[in-house]
Amino acid sequence: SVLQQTPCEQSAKFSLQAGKIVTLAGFFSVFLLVGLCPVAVVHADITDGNSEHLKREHSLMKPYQGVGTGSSAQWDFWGSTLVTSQYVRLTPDERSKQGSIWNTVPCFLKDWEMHVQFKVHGSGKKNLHGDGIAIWYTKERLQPGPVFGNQDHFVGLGIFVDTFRNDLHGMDRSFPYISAMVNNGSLAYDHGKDGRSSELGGCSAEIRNRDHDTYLAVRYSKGRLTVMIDVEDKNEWKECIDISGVRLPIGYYFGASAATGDLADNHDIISMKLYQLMVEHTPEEDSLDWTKIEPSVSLLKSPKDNIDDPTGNFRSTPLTGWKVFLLLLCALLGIVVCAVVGAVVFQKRQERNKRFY
Ligand SMILES: [Ca+2]
Repeated sequence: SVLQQTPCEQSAKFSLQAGKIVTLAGFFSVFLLVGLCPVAVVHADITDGNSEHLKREHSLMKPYQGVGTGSSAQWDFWGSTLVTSQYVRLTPDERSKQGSIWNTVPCFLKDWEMHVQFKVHGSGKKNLHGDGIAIWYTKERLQPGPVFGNQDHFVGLGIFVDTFRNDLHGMDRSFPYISAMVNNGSLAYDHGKDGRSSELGGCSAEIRNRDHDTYLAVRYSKGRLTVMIDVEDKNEWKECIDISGVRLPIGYYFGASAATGDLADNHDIISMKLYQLMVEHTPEEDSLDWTKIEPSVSLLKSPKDNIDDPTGNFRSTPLTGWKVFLLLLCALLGIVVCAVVGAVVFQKRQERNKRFY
């Protein structure tokens, strides 16, 4: 795993140093930033895949022998999907295509990790390509629709690799953008906002037209959902999303889908490898009927804080770099004001002292 210093930690350290030098404002900013840091600072460890248990019935690997329409097939596909011996192409680099591939075997593992090797490539120049790939763990399978080739109001988990920016107001993030969404069927995916109102977290990643392999890992264990990416050819996972309080049942299906619109790309899946995680559960947890769990995310703060979601089912996005920057700026301004006031008072006092002599 890669543990990097977040902007929040850096700004907190900076404030600590400033706090040593001057006044109340410094103290205040430290207090403020430290108080907010737990929201932004998240760490995760993730397996390298080797030490755990590969589940072949839920994995899609070259040369894709278990893929087809027969009754024994472990994967079947729909739409523009083309299966070769080297890759599964969900869409070609052509307009208005949709394709998907779905595991036919429901997954009854409580703790799992899915490693996806994928490739998004095409002739479109920067910002002139789309729309992206989605990885699914859902109640239903093979249901075509508008969410990267899958149905809207889905029930379960969706991880989106969104390669096209629809929301021209959301310039604080760069694309491609990877995000996660948990849905009990009540929420719609808002393409116009690139899913921002319902996302649980996300990160930007340069995944398109890369010469090397690009990977994404999704881990679900004990209510914790972690998404890691390996896209820089360094053979190491980098954290993208890490959230707790996620509830997903067993018995859902893994799948992948992709779509093109006015703009296009080749969306290829090279492999999907599912690993069982060996995790102990309490007798109470084991006595529950895990097939009956409704997909949900518990709240970390008041639902009213999330203005985009009036139902309050999902928590808002974590502290962004911009917010941290603004906080730091406010703290710095406070320090400067205090320093100036302090200097003026000091000077006045000096002058008053002089008069006595
Ligand atoms: Ca989009």
